[in-house]
Amino acid sequence: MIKKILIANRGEIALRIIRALRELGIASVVVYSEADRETLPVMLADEAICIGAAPAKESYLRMDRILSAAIASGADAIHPGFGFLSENSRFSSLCSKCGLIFIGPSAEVIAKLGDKAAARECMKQAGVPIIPGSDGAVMDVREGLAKAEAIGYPVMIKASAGGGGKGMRIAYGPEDFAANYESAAAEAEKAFGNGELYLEKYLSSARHIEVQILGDTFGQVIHLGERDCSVQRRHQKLIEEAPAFGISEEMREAMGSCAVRAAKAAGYTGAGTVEFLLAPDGQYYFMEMNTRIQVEHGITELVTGVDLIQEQIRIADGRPLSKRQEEIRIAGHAFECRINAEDVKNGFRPVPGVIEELHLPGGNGVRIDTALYPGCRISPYYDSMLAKIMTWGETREAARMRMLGALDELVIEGVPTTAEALGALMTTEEFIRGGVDTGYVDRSENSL
Ligand code: MV4
Repeated sequence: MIKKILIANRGEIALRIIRALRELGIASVVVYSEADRETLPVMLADEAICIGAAPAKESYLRMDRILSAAIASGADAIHPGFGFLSENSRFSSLCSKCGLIFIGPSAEVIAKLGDKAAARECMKQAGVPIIPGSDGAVMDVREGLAKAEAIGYPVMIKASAGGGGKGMRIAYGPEDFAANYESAAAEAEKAFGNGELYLEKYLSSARHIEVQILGDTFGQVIHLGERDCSVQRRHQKLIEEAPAFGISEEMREAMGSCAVRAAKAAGYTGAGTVEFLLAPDGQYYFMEMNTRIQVEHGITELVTGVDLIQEQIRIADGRPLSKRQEEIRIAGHAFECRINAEDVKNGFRPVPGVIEELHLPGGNGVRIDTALYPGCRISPYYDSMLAKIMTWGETREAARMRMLGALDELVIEGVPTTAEALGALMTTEEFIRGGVDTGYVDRSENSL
């Protein structure tokens, strides 16, 4: 039985995990960098261990130090949160070798789904619809050009080791294929040490819909409905909602069981997310599967009542899922706004600083996940996300109005934030109507 868990993360997600552990009666250990000495996770965890200097490469990405801290503190398991080592198959495997439980899928499953070209093949075999494209990776520009011709332009050039938009280019015709191919390969090589690429038909005006799944070690897999994450800027999500507007119960069931089929095909255990592109014609296609808990998991919790972090721990502890598919109900509607320390007028440039004034909204149907406190320092070393504001309402409109109220009430001084821009994005006619596609932010940007 798991009695103590080491949290290999920082900020609001570390705090989120500490709270789940407290409810489960499991002891918490956090690791932290020198820049994070004076943060809430360090103060609120049962134990805290400094693992190095501020740069992530010297702390949150140091597998050796994190594993040593876990062994020294007597932890049974490691929760990686998101980002950092959360989708690193080598880290999952090293945990096992050290006799520690990695809270996430096995190293083999992470590796298989991390190779996006291989994941596509796996899904194709399982009968999950994939976007027409190259079968597997392409070897060079020549082969790519031939494949692109067969697929039909525009084509999307994607990195096998990518995901989340890195190493991704669109080629509109044979004349701009080679240049895009080379720059995608160079970007992928630099970011992942692997320049391998594959091709897909480019689907424009699509929506980004993702399905939350949970799989236990007894082979049971359930889905918890979908989230619409179409409101993104340069592949950074700004606003998410659950459920997706305009998706019928039949469609939800079809996408949900498709996600379950995808997870079963991969031998998935733990919490995971299957990303789909939903085309304007109503067709949906598998894009990739994320093998971690996601930033936006809270809105699924708001509409299902399931604690996804607690489920992750249950699964890692070898226990069955706490609910069967028939017991999952989607109730009401939820939004999430990611509040970042960024200068919107300056291309959303991250701005570090000190929080001089702070008022967090609250009230019925408002959830805030944050590690902010008055006087805390926002370091330039990590992600610029300060807080996630989530609101729940019986209807989409009630949840939207609640969010506008919460954004209005929010006071953060000391750094610029994205709060006002998010409010503007949620107030347009197009957004109020619902079902915006992934081009929405670009179309709106000059009015932010
Ligand atoms: C696509 C696509 C359209 N066609 N692939 C973005 C992140 C990664 N998960 C895959 N992504 C996309 N893949 C094909 N074949 C559209 C996206 C996409 C997107 C593209 C441009 C601008 C914003 C976007 C937001 C979400 C998804």
